[in-house]
Amino acid sequence: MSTLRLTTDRNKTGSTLVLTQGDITRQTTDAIVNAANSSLMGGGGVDGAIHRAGGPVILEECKKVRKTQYPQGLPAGQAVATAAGRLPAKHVIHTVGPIWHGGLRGEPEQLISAYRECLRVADELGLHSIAFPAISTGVYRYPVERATAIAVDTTVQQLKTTKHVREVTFVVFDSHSFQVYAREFERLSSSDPDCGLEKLTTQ
Ligand code: AR6
Repeated sequence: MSTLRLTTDRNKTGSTLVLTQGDITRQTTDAIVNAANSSLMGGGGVDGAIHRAGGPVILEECKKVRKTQYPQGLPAGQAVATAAGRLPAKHVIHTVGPIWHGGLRGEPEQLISAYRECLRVADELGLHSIAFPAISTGVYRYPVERATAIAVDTTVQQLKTTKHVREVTFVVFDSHSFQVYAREFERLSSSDPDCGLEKLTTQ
């Protein structure tokens, strides 16, 4: 398995995108993103894995967030940070992606907003690095190719504005998603002379 590292804006801000395959709960980035649902009370997929690995502190903080900030639930496209409990990351940034209904019900805008808001919250916390799962592409059924283009393009755009966030890791679970993200990385590196693409490790 390989890890790809794409350096963008080499001569300016010098941000890095990383693509890796595996379990996001093992990431040692400053924050990991949870693909949650509006209730913030846990679920399956990434959400279930994060609550299981991080322990009860995460759910306790989610309950506080519901009480104080979002009594109706966290809307799709928004993001909020909690502690990370036993996870190696220091923070969990919970976001809610859109449920796919064919693409004409604001799904792309909500997915763009989810990535932007996570990066904004991380930057507000002064974090350097963050890891994203492929938001909405599991239970919420967003087509992987379309979601990946949004994930990568939105991140590259947002990294031009962040003061602290400099490294974004995309953690995919399956090899098909890896190939789709890898194609996006290759597309960026071949269309932008300021980008550099490296293959880091092969196991
Ligand atoms: N690490 C990295 N990626 C993972 C992991 C993991 N441990 N587990 C699954 N994936 P999903 P969604 C991949 O369903 O589509 C939950 O029940 C998975 O293969 O976790 O945004 C919430 O509570 C897929 O590619 O999130 C919500 O109700 C991607 O992560 C709902 O699911 C996202 O899959 C949110 O659905």
